[in-house]
Amino acid sequence: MTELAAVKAALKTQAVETPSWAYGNSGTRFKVFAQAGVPRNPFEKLDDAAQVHAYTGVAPTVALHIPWDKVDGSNGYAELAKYAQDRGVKLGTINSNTFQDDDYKLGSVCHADPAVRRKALDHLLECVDIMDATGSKDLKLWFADGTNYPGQDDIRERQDRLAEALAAVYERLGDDQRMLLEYKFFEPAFYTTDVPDWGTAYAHCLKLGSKAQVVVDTGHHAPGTNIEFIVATLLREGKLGGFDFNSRFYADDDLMVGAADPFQLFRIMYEVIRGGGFTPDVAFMLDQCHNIEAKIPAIIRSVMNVQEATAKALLVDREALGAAQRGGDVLEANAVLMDAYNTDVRPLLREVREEMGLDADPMGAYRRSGWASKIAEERVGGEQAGWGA
Ligand code: AOS
Ligand code: ZN
Ligand code: ZN
Repeated sequence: MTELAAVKAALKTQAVETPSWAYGNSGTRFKVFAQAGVPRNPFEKLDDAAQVHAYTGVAPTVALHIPWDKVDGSNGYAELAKYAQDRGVKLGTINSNTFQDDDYKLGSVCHADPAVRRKALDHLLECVDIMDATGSKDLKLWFADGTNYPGQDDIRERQDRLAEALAAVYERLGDDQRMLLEYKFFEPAFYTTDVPDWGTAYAHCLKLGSKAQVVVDTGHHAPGTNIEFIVATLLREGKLGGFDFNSRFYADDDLMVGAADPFQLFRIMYEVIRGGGFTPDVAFMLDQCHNIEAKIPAIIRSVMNVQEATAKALLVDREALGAAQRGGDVLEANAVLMDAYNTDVRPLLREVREEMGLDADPMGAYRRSGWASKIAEERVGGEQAGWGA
């Protein structure tokens, strides 16, 4: 295989998971701007996700969020999985929610009250039951737990409570299931957060075992954080479970991945490839909210942005880079990396799509499909995704 053929082959195997909540209405705490045609239920979210996959060819799974995507009936999730399959997609990661209940004001699994902790744990265990029904491999855990004021609660005890809950969930996982622990440095808590950084997530996952992995949400770091270093470290330790991709300018902005800093995305993808992380064991998920832009095309654009960063990272001349690094040639090493970054990979990706039997231009193809006006006409009364509600 020529080198270019190998790059193309790799790009065809890429899988970017899209989040069900990105298809629904969302907003900031100031206002949710409703859009015409947004899905009214999880089934319609899958219809939209199927559009993204149909035009990109690399978005085969959809992350669900419980309870936002809760379905009724003993067979409900099996039916949802079948519905997805009939539309050419599959159900992916299950995201838990222990942050939208009055009981969780002072925390969920880290709460001082054992009854609240029990309620949160029961929800997490229910999520694993749902994974059994949907065939999902991963449970993604993000905890809004933390404190706002010094002295508000005991930092160490909260870690003990967290460890206890994580251990109970870990015990419940099946052999092929994993838990992905997400960290975020602040928000909604402002003084302490119980899983604030990769080190805390890593320490818990290490203690739990191989089915516990860390997930890196690109928007969850302080400005200036070298995310690719974290990625390299977690991969080295065999603890990188996946990504929540999005862009940030200020905090957890949840804007389109690759919009704020495509160079950072390239650097992250380079470390993924360099570290052997371009495998199904590292989940590439989007975690975004499209508050002011049209949702489906924004998700298509996001998937394309991930593809472009991946293509550039795959094009890095690793031999030349290694030689320059070993020779201490600082400028040449940097030039090799920048050459790949500065390559216009759009023609290559157009070829990849044509070889996959797709339209070379996913955005145009979606626009021409008429789907946007069809759903605007048919779907009346969309539901909120949950954010900013
Ligand atoms: C919250 O800030 C996190 O990014 C979560 O990953 C996610 O947005 C939420 O859990 C939606 O399911
Ligand atoms: Zn996230
Ligand atoms: Zn987030």
